[in-house]
Amino acid sequence: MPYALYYWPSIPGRGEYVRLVLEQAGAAYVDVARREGNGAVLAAVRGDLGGVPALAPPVLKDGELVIAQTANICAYLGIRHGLAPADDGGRAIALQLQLTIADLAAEAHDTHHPVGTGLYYEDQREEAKRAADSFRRQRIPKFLGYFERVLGASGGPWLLGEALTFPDLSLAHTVEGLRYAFPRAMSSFEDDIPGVVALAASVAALPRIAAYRASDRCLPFNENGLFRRYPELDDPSPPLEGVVRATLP
Ligand SMILES: N[C@@H](CCC(=O)N[C@@H](CS)C(=O)NCC(=O)O)C(=O)O
Repeated sequence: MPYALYYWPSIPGRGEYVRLVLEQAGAAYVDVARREGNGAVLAAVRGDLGGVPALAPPVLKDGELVIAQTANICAYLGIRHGLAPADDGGRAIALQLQLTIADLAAEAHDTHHPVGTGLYYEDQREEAKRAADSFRRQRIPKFLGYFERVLGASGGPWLLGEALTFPDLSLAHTVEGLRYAFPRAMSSFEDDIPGVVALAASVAALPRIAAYRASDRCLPFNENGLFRRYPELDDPSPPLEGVVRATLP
């Protein structure tokens, strides 16, 4: 039976982290709301699928099992499809990396919604500028510098060494999202994180990921999603000194 993914049908959003694991696994899945619309997502969150209710999408249904929380879904799929370490310790570390990516994604979201998720961007523009300034100058370098150190510790080319695991797919997607949302800030910073940049390129070159991205299953970034391009929130200024020094190997 194919997996059923419930996620908003018009944005990559957090659903994309799940889609990338499904695609790289070659797993059969139905992106339910792409066929049935937002109502399918609302029904999933309302608890109509059974099981333990989810607070928010993405939601994955695997037979009778219904699970939510992006990092949890990615770990579940990664373990089932050979995209996770074989041992418990390695799996805990893969989840650690995935949760760190989730933190970064949440902070990226909060640059355009620093006051309230339920408010329009237009109602929090001034606060968004301040939030984005700090995110670009301090948090992107801190997070991506951290992943550069992880790659240094593992020896690469993947976060956990020689085998591709689910957080690699998610880190690559996050780099793409940050490039979309903050192209000027990212281009001024990428020379400092060659391992992360190479990892993103390696994920893009995976045949299944390349085929997925060329397909109509893959949605482009847009201004309703997690990573949004608002030029006023981007800036060419370099990362703060010291922050980079403190986080790079
Ligand atoms: N921590 C959750 C966050 C889920 C989340 O914020 N989902 C968004 C879409 S990306 C949503 O629709 N949230 C509705 C809400 O929080 O009310 C995860 O990683 O899955």
